[in-house]
Amino acid sequence: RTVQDRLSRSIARGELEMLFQPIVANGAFETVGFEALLRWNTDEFGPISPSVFIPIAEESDLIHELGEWVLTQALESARDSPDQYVSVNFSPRQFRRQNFIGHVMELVQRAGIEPHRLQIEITETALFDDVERAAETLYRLRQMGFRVALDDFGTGYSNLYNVRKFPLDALKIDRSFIDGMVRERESAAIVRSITQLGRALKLEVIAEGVETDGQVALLRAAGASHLQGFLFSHPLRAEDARALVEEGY
Ligand code: G
Ligand code: G
Ligand code: MN
Ligand code: NA
Repeated sequence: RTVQDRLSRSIARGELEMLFQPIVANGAFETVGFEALLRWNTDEFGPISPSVFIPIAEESDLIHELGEWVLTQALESARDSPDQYVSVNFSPRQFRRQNFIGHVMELVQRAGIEPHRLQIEITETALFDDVERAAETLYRLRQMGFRVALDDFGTGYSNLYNVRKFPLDALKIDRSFIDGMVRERESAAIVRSITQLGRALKLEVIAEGVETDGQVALLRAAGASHLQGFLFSHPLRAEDARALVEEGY
């Protein structure tokens, strides 16, 4: 059987799981949201990373089925964490789908979640091919009250054009820069310039992949508004993530 076949059965077989990773304010480490991260646990091959199976799902409309499952689970978990938003990754094919907003809105209304409690994470690739249409979609999403974050920021093309052209709430600095920032002046300089850009444009700046206190110190000096990474928590089951927030870090 092909991976696609197996993946299309994964929902019915109960092999998919959503994990949640806290996003904390830089300073008091208060938890403002959770990123929802998909996991596929197979009997035959063990866990398979979304960086492997999402691109396969994206080759067909299978991504829409998975995406609907992801969003439903994420919104359900948001119901139990009224003080946090849930941040969901959407692939370019989902974002460019006809009536993308209608699909999102239907699930959000069904879940009874207020739009400001959903953050939509997209990468710059999703914005490319029809810039006017992408800008219109983001404008309408934000008008409806959804949060929008640009994921993996710094790794795509024409970043500066994107932040000028597209209405956004947050930039997520790709974790490759956070990983390098203590060792390399180049990564540290890039992190500082992204945070400055974010501040000037009144955007939140979320540093991803934060693993050490040394990175936190540099990110505090740089002025990143939010932090996310293994230092605070690995991605956890919803109830474990909630318990951790109660406990503190
Ligand atoms: O959690 P992990 O680091 O293994 O994720 C690997 C990649 O898969 C990341 O780029 C992440 O954005 C992506 N990913 C994780 N969960 C989802 C999801 O629910 N939908 C989409 N489209 N991508 C996801
Ligand atoms: O592309 P995106 O930013 O959505 O990817 C998120 C991925 O990063 C998730 O798969 C998550 O498991 C992973 N991740 C989260 N925090 C850390 C961290 O501190 N270190 C590393 N190496 N990966 C992380
Ligand atoms: Mn993400
Ligand atoms: Na990222």
